[in-house]
Amino acid sequence: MDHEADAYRTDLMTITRYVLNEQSRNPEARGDLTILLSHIVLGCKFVASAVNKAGLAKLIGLAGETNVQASAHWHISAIFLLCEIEIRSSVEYCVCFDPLDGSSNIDCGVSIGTIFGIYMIKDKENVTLEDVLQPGKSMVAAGYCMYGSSCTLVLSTGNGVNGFTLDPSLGEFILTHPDIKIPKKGKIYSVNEGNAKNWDEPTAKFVEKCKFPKDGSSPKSLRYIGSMVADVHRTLLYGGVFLYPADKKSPNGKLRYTYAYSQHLTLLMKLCVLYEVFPMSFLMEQAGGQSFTGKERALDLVPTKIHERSPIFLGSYEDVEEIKGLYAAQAK
Ligand code: FDP
Repeated sequence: MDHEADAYRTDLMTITRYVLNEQSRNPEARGDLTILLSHIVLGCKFVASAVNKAGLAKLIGLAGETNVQASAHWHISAIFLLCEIEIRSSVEYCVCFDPLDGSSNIDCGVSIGTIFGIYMIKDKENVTLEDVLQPGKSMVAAGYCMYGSSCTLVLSTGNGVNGFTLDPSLGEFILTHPDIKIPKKGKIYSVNEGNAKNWDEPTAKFVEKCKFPKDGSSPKSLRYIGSMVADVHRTLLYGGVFLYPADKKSPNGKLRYTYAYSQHLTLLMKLCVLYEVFPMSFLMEQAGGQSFTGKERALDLVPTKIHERSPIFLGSYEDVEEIKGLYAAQAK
């Protein structure tokens, strides 16, 4: 690679340019989604800059709270809220996000992230909770931003998945991972094995097959960071499967597909502060993979209340197909 020539490239595909291009493909678009996405991008830049400058521990300290995780969530929400204020009067969309996913990893410097999903509001004069209690398949866009050794924003507006890396010298997200496609089958499984004694039979059988395949193939490697954005990012790029299954302790798994809903935020717009399963499932499908709950396609779930959780198996098409087969066999 010619690094010098690269440093002076001017034909860069910034995320703004990409989103504007996408907008121009839809003649009816009025630009609201473009504006909304640019505010989300700005929010991610704020967080990335805070992480780089002060470290999140300091960031949390600013909020002056004792509950580290709650404080971090709230503080990051506030950053996003600041970014959203300008567009509250033309709201056509609602954004549901987990502002700081993987927050138990903050103190040890592991990658953490922001996850977001975007829905259209039915009646912008009368925004209700129903606007976010829609199935995942109704989302118009979803993405995440990972704050790690580099800052990467992965986005889908329903037309494939693209990854952008923040260039700190330009202050811009640049397209570095165009048209991400997850490998059809992967060599990695990702799960918290500490919960194994409480797993159901299909999950236990799948993990057993990963370790001791009977078809002559090599065992899969285990990789588990415990930070969903980082685990899903690796799964998207390298293939394999990420699972947070149901177990006897948590029959609905751990990860949420609806959200903690803050009263304070309703004054401005419907912003939701916890959000994991739907955006990641949307991205997986857009990249050619699958996302399954143990019973159904994850994006078909219809939330009925806030804080709803679901078991989740997402990743390479064939690996998830295998899991679906194990659940189907158990149901017979
Ligand atoms: P965290 O609790 O650190 O915020 O649902 C949140 C989450 O992290 C995910 O990011 C992560 O995949 C999962 O929990 C890890 O849960 P376990 O510690 O139970 O494995």
